[in-house]
Amino acid sequence: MTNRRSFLTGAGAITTAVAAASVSRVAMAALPEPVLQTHAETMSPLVPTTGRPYNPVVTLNGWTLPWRMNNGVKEFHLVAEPVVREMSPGFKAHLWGYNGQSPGPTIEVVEGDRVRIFVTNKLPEHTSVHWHGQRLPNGMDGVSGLNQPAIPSGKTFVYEFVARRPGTFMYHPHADEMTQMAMGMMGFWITHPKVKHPLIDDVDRDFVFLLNAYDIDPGAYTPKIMTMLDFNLWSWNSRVFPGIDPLVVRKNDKVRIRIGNLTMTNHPIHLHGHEFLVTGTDGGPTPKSTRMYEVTTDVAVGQMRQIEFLADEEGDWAFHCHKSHHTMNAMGHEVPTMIGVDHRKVAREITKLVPDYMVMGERGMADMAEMEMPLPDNTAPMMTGAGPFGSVEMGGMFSMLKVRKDQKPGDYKDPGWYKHPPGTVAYEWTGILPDPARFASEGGKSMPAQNMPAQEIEVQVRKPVMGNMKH
Ligand SMILES: [Cu+2]
Repeated sequence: MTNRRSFLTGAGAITTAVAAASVSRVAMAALPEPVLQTHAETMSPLVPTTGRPYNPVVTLNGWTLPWRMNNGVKEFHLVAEPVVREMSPGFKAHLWGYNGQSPGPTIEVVEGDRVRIFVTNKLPEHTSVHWHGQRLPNGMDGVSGLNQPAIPSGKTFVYEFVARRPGTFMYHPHADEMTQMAMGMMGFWITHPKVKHPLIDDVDRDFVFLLNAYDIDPGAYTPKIMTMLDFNLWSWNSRVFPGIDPLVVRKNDKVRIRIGNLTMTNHPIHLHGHEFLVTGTDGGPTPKSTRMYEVTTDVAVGQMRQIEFLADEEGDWAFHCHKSHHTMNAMGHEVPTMIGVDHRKVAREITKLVPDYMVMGERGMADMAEMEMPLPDNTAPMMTGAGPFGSVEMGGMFSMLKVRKDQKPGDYKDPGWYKHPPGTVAYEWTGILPDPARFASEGGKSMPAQNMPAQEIEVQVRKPVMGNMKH
């Protein structure tokens, strides 16, 4: 885990021009050069050198799209195209995205900027881009058929509008969107305030990521696009833990995290060790009277949430979706619960026929994290984040807020595991344990159930059905 998350690469270092194979050279000559990025490392903030100044964001396992100024207009070039995204170390998904990645690059502008975005379609089908949450002319809203003709394969369309209000937004297709969003077409958009805004505070660190989900069979490379609810890869910016970078901050930094949800269910996002305020939604900054301290905020489908807090507690703090299935990836969901079932006899019978048969989950699922069961090629690891005290037993929508007093301002490098001061880690009690006091009211006997059957009924436990296991 440490090897691939310790590196932050400068914005310009590994960018190359996209070969414009299917678009005419003459047409491309007038366009801003498309910038491509294929590495999944979190890139350093892109400090603006042209246009209005602003305090840039950091996209978790992502990057910000450079632009060019053309007579006062900020010009970007998005290329919709098939991409390969490494979702966690060694697990690659064949997705659709923008400029080499899924999600596409974050677009950062300043309130009042006139923005011109060239969108080149290198997908095998038509597309469009909807600028989720923006105030703009109706014909720039990107719903194909309603606001514009769809962008055919091989063609480039131009969107142009003024970024009218500051806030946290997204972009995604509104053309065959069921397919295109299931394949990873999405990105983040930040409009920074032009002048000091009474509801927008200055912060030291400003992180962004999208919640997204895929259904990729173990051993497969391409998402199943018909899935509506039963996804098996719950990801942040198309990365699954342990492939999600930590959010690294300096002690006493004021931190903002912006989260957008383009999955088909809600995600209660939970931060350990700190209380935060929800300071913004897709509608812009929240009125101060609506803000309350929370440790979990639900990000519903199609919503953005912007949270802020003072990082004043040192340590490695878990930060995750609180739907426990969303922190356990690549699971088949039809597996019966086997806790407490003694498999020994049935396992002996089955191994006569299937020598590799393995019993799963009879003591809970924690065993899964450490087992060395061979997985099909190209399968996301399940619950295999290794922490300083053993397996973290989580995957999927999970990362850490790492707060360090000696982290340099603006330094996002992973500082490694937190070194706990002596006497501040939970430890085994080895003294004498008194017998627990029991009360007459324990065990449900204080209110006997009525109409109980005269003889006891034995609960039938279902036997495992191996054909349903999906990992
Ligand atoms: Cu979730």
